[in-house]
Amino acid sequence: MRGQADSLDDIERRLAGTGLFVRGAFHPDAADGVRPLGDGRPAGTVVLVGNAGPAMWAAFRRDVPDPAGKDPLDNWVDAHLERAAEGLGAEIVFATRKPWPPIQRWALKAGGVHRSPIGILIHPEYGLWHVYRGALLFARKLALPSAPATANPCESCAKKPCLTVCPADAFKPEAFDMQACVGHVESPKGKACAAGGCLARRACPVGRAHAYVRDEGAFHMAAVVRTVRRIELVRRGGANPQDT
Ligand code: B12
Ligand code: SF4
Ligand code: SF4
Repeated sequence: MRGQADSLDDIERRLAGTGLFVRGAFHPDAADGVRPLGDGRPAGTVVLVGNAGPAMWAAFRRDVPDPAGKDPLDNWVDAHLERAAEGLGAEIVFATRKPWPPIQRWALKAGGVHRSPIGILIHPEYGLWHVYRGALLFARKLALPSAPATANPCESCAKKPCLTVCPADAFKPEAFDMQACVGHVESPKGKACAAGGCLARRACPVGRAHAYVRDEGAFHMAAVVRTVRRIELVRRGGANPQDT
């Protein structure tokens, strides 16, 4: 049954127990590129939902002890988001479904996070250990707390180890070299990345207490490799871009 959210607390209650939580919210304007609602009205409020640290992984593994098949985590997350949206009277934009929404730009607008030199947004508490799963679009303007004003931890990080530990030198000044990254991860020398996740992410001193557990790191790394290989296939004209 469709319900209605009156506040961010209502949304948090819907997500309780999943490890997913409200990652920020804003009232969009035309420049944000938020799609209109199904009935043509503009969205009045965008609420970002995501996860940080290993809590969502623990909830997923409780529900799905032996993940198998295509995209089991995405399927589990999407089902929770769909149920939440239905109960809250919202529509969803999924972070990793095409067309890819500019979810990082939306997160920067919502506040409390900053662009790190390796492209991933950094959070003062969670470091690089947080992501966005989707955005709930509401027709109404929900009352929102003012955006958190936080300092960018990268500005006071003198050594910037995230930029120097990658064995494949994948963080080029112009862009992330995904072929160099997955080429290394799939090679015999790439076992550390493949088994525990990106070394650059692990090298960051901020938010280490929230680092993903090893099997979660390996799971996401395998997903990155699959995604990059699919992107390459699409570029060569051999796969449906929706699959990436
Ligand atoms: C395609 C994709 C990938 C591809 C290619 C990425 C690439 N070429 O950079 C692959 C599979 C390689 C990949 C890998 C990873 N990804 Co990725 N990826 C995406 C996805 C689905 C689309 C990106 C995109 O093109 N968006 C469309 C445009 C319109 O978005 P945009 O916000 O305007 O800007 C993008 C670029 O312009 C760029 N950018 C803009 N300004 C700047 C400035 C600087 C300095 C840099 C370096 C980049 C940069 O960053 C944005 C994302 O690439 C996004 C989700 C999303 N919807 O954005 C996740 C996303 C960016 N990825 C994410 C993550 C966590 C990762 C990994 C760490 C995963 C892992 N398991 O280890 C790695 C790390 C790669 C890295 N260092 O960037 C998270 C980042 C969360 C955060 N805290 O910021 C996102 C947001 C997904 C999520 N669920 O939250 N990813
Ligand atoms: S290692 Fe330093 S510069 Fe790199 S993301 Fe972490 S805080 Fe920012
Ligand atoms: S996964 Fe490994 S090869 Fe890829 S960017 Fe991270 S450290 Fe570099």
